[in-house]
Amino acid sequence: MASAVELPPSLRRVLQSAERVVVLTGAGISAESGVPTFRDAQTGLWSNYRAEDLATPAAFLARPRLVWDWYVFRRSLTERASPNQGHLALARLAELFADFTLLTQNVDGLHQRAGQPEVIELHGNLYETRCFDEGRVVTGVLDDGSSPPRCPDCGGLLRPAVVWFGESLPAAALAKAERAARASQVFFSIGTSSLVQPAAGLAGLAKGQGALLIEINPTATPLTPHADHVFSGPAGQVLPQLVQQIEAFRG
Ligand code: BJW
Repeated sequence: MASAVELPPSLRRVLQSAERVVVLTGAGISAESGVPTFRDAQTGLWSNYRAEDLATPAAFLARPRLVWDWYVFRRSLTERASPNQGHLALARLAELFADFTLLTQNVDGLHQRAGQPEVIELHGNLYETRCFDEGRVVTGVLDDGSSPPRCPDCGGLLRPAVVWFGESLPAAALAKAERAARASQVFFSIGTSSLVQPAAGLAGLAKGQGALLIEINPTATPLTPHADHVFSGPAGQVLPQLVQQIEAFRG
């Protein structure tokens, strides 16, 4: 069990009157559900596989079966996982603020399964499939036995509807994220290495417009020196304690 977490008085004062709160999550929020992160040494997905071999359009075109099967494996990990105390605490936090926005880089669907009312997915979703050639989202043909399956309309390759390196983020989701970050009074960055753009830049947008910046992560990141408050611990242990204290004056 991590040591007891206390809301600092200055943060408590801001949270007492804040209306617009934004949370950005990364792979670390799902680590305690048993879903591996990307860049953590030993356990991160990239410590066993090279990103450029798997998470780019070029990699998919070169080795579609390998990439497709990797995502089948990834889905099998998240299907077995359950939302943890961190996901559940964030769903509760959403109820405490008039204007709450949850942005996630994760593709695992665990926030939704924790009951989060609205989730803005910046890097897509493991459970959707798109036609590689035409971009159209295709439903109902996820694992038809072929690897990868073919688009029922044009016969082209289907791919997971996630965002690979070099690809644009979904325009509507990114626009909403940037708007919410700019308008936020408090911005939480939770369980992300803050290395991958443009998601990593959202905290800076928020802070540039005067938001208080809070980071929750057991390890320092490039964002850490810019954060107003850092809770250095696992999200599944820090968040329930923080949310319980916020609930005491906002619930
Ligand atoms: C815990 C914990 C616990 C552990 N509790 N915490 C500007 C400058 C330089 C480069 C670029 C730039 N703009 C764009 C780029 C290129 C590129 C990029 O950012 N590269 C950098 C790596 C240098 N970005 C892109 O290509 C993006 N597209 C784009 O910008 O389009 C426009 C454009 C195109 C071309 C050129 C220029 C512009 C797309 C990025 C797509 C990222 N895709 C992936 C894969 C998704 C599909 C899949 O899941 O397979 O998204 S990569 C991977 O990284 C995944 C994640 O969402 C993303 C972020 O990772 P995250 O979540 O931060 O995980 P980790 O593992 O890095 O960190 C986990 C953290 O948790 C750690 O800090 C731990 O300490 C912590 N932790 N346990 C709390 N219990």
